[in-house]
This record gives sequence, C-alpha cells and structure tokens, in this order.
Amino acid sequence: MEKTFLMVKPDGVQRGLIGEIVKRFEQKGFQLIASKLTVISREQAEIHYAEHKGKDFFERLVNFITSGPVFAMVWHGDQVIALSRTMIGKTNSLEAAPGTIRGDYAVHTNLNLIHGSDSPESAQREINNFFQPNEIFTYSKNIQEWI
Ligand code: RTP
Ligand code: MG
Repeated sequence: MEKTFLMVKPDGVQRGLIGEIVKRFEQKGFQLIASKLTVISREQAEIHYAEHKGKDFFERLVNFITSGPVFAMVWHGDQVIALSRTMIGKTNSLEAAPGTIRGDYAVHTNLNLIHGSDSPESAQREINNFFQPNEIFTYSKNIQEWI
C-alpha cells in the first residue's frame, strides 16, 4: 500500500471541481486519509516545486499556486502514486487524453487543475510539506456496519 499527495490547484477550486475530483479517486477505490483547504505560502510553494527552480516557468508556477485556496489531500491505496498520475493525465494539455481529469476539464498546461506526486520520494516530501502526522488518519472501512 502507498500514500500519495494530491492537490486541487487554485483553478480547480475556482471552477468548483473539488467534488468531481474527489469522487473520481473514491470511485476508483482509493481512500482519503487527510485533506484541507489552504492557501500556500511562497516558501511552501518553493519547497513543493523545488525540482523546477531555475526553469523559465518557475516564477509563473509559484505565483499561480499561491494565488488562491488549494485543496490538499493524502490518498492511500495499492499503486496509488502511479495510478493517480494516470487518472490525472499528461501535463501538456494537448496530450492529456479524454477520460483523464486534465483531458476532460483542462484547456491550458498552466491551468491544469490538479497536482499528483510523481514518485514515492516526492510523495513523502510533499505530504510532510502540507500535513502534520496528527492530520493524517488511517482507518478501515466496513460498509455493512454503516448502512
Ligand atoms: P504537477 O507537478 O503540477 O502535478 O504537474 P506535472 O507533474 O504534470 O508537471 P511538472 O513537470 O511537474 O510541472 C509542474 C507544472 O509546471 C507547469 N509547467 N509548465 N513548459 C512549460 O511551460 C511547463 N512545464 C510545466 C505545469 O503547470 C505543470 O503542472
Ligand atoms: Mg510534477
């Protein structure tokens, strides 16, 4: 089992797509174990996108991700890191396939709605950048008890 960090970016929050995005990961069978609506500080954004520091789009990226509330989440499940990247779709909006989140809802590469960790190392670093250990909950589901 793995954990990954997913985040609805400011454009996704503004467009009212939090529910649609959460729904897709729940229906896939993954488990939401932490979430919060938050505005990212510049320092936090620079840590989050440290791998892109120095690239020509870095400044624009940090300005965008700090421009309004984001919906940060931790999801748990088998192969959740790679599978959530597949569900999100390609970075380039022209390559994001229909059926993926970006393919279905994003027009521009810069406004691509959602972030997902790209490796186990990134996932751990990104989870630590957004959540305290006591904000993350592991729990077992027994649907029969609740219906
Ligand atoms: P993210 O980290 O935001 O989930 O996106 P990603 O893994 O699909 O893409 P990544 O390569 O990590 O790039 C981070 C964000 O930077 C913007 N970007 N612009 N050539 C460009 O103009 C360019 N390349 C990347 C995108 O908004 C991408 O989501
Ligand atoms: Mg990335």
